[in-house]
Amino acid sequence: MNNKNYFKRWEKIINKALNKYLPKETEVPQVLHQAIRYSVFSGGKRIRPILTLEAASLFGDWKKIIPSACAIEMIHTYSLIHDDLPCMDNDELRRGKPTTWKKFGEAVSILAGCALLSRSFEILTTEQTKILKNSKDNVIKLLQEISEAIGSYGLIGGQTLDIITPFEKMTTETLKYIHLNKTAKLFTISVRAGAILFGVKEKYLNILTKFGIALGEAFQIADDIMDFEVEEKKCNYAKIVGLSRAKQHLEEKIHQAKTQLAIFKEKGKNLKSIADFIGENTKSDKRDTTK
Ligand code: GRG
Repeated sequence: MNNKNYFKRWEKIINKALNKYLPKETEVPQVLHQAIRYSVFSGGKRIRPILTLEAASLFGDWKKIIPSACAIEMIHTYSLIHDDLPCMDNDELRRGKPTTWKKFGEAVSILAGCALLSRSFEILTTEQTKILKNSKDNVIKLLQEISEAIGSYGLIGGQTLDIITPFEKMTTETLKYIHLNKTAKLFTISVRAGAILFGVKEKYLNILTKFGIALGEAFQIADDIMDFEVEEKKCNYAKIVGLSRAKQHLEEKIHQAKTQLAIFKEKGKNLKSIADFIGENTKSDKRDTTK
């Protein structure tokens, strides 16, 4: 796979759809819409919507799943905006640019994150049902799974333990919980979304779940390895289990993820390449898509 062209192609498709589904900067309240667009179009890799569309293409026409892919990217962006806030990670830079709160202030950033979350559900219920008119039950199933994956049993649960656990109390078990909930559950619903909407058999949904969890955990381990290499002091997986074991676990997770795809034979090759890509190079601002 030529990474640069591959990611660029998907980026174009996803950005065009996001542009259509997000309010214009000129619409009232302008500052809120500017903050939303600033955050959504600031150079994210679009890994989650790409996974959604690639996994959907195993079962049907990926074009029909674009609203859900965009909704998932909106949720991801909301989580990053809030994660960067002074009361959370207190980050001033993301993807090499000022974070949303640095540029628009804390209040507008909180509101932009909340608005993106609401918009994601609006897109799922309006735009996705317009395309899949006879699949309302499947859309409801997807809404239920997304809600669970990003709530207190998922993204927010993982973020809570990440924020409140002091360095000296952090254990491998707690970190695994954080990785599963903060990162892997959104990955998992990203790869399951198309299959849910197309109403495929439970057997395939289970395979996608195993793939999504292993890939999401690998993604977070790789992210932690990169963080560790940049700043050794920060508590993360590599710090807790040691760098070489973290690298070994990363390799194992990528292998585990790719093994799940065997059943899809040749059709699974792009998902396999994405898994390899995550295993080799992860961090957004350092990610090299020129290979
Ligand atoms: C509700 C107040 C409130 C806060 C929620 C849920 C949450 C805060 C934060 C989410 C936790 C989080 C940021 C998880 C990190 C997962 C991760 C490694 C993100 C980076 O993903 P990439 O590299 O990002 O795909 P790009 O930049 O490519 O979009």
